[in-house]
Amino acid sequence: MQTTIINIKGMTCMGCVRSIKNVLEKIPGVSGAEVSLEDAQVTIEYDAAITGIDQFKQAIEEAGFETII
Ligand SMILES: [Cu+2]
Repeated sequence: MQTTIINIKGMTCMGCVRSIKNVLEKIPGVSGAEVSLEDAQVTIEYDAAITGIDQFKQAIEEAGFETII
């Protein structure tokens, strides 16, 4: 398992937090995503053999947010 942190721009409430958590946890290989509204970031735990940062960025952007790495 690998852990990565992605900074996110545009989250304003717990609804944003939940939608980002949901889209990330749907990605095969992701075992957990902890989103912090305060810190404007998400910590993702995943299997690097199956998925990676490009997929995470894409999923977050498709959900309507900006990513900063
Ligand atoms: Cu929101």
